Amino acid sequence: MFVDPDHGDYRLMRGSPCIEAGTDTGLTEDFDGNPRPVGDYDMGAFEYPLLRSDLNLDGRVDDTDLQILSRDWKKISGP
Ligand SMILES: [Ca+2]
Ligand SMILES: [Ca+2]
Repeated sequence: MFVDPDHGDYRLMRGSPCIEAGTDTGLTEDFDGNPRPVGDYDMGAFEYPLLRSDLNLDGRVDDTDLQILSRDWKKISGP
């Protein structure tokens, strides 16, 4: 489940079984220079990108992220 393997794009598609199925190789960046791991390591050269709604950065958008959003809803940061 790659984005466009016919044209050499082996980035992972959403739902790829390679996401969160890799092993820790000690690398902190993927082939594009993006940070890895995001959640757990992904198989292959590319880490599946950060989900903007993954507020606790565990690689999943779930109830925990919704609780974080709800807790902070309409708060204002700064002095
Ligand atoms: Ca991952
Ligand atoms: Ca999350």
